[in-house]
Amino acid sequence: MAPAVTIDVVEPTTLPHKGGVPVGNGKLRANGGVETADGKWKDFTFHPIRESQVARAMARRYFNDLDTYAESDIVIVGAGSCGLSTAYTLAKARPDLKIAIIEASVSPGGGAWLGGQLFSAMVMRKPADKFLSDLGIPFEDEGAYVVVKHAALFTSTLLSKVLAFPNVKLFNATSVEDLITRRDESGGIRIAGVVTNWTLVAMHHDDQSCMDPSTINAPVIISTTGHDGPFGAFSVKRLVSMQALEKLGGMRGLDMNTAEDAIVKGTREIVPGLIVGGMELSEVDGANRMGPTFGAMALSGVKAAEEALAVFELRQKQNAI
Ligand code: AHZ
Repeated sequence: MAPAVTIDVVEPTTLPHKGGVPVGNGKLRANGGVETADGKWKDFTFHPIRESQVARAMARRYFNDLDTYAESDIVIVGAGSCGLSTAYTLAKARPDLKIAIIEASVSPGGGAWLGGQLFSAMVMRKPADKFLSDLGIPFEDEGAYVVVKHAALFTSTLLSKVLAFPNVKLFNATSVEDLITRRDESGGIRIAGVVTNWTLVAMHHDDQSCMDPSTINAPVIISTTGHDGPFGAFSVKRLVSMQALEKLGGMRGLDMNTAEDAIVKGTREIVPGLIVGGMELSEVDGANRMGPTFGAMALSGVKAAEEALAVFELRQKQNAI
């Protein structure tokens, strides 16, 4: 097996400068061996590899993850600002729990790569600044609200921290196509997992013959699939079609003050085993939209994590995992 690669980089300030720009001689070494700077680029070479090593390195880990997370403790559906905030809060609080995130898109982050109207800055109303401080994300303090200079700084920082937790697995390019249900003693429905498929497969159910899905069991599912759209509000729409929820309230027009409080306060277990947060909740409760202010997404994530832990502990006590 190839040795683990360690790269030592000498801070640019210690490098010789030519006209203010650091030049060569940077002692950038891989495995303490090949010197890559100091004008030796023509002799540079990577360690050798056979293509099958790359294929196996990916496949072994992915299939091991599918095996490990087929029984998860918590599944988060959707890796937008709410889902990622949920994952960060949960994984930090409970490193002992197996947390799977299912994201339909190839690129996680949902609508949080830009502010409103494709502008860069991201606005969060206080007290969501505390979440930013916890993540170490810099912001300008404008009094009642704070501004992160680029939404992508928030999303990339949050995403990198979530992915670094050893107890979190992100399955992106994977859609939740259905929910696993169980009848509980009262005759009602409990959500006991998710039904998954590659998104590219899920998009072709109309023009290919049956391509059955796979599954993940978990006692707690947190759905944060955003407001209605081609993929949005997935779980709550499915609850209606399976008659576990009578009807949706339908997201209302934009009112930042009303909307953000309502989403955070309303984040809860909608049917046993299924917690809904973020803008998906606006479709259940008929809450207003808030547009380009993201504090409610972060704090709905924090509340969803708290709710999820309470439900998980209850299920453990009931031995209904
Ligand atoms: O790809 C979706 C996105 O990344 C993903 N998703 C949706 N359906 C899915 C499914 N399986 C797996 N069936 C699915 N993944 O869920 C993510 C939702 O992210 P989002 O950013 O759309 O939602 P959010 O609730 O985290 O943040 C909403 C942001 C908005 S919208 C809005 C407004 O219009 O007022 N305001 C804010 C702050």
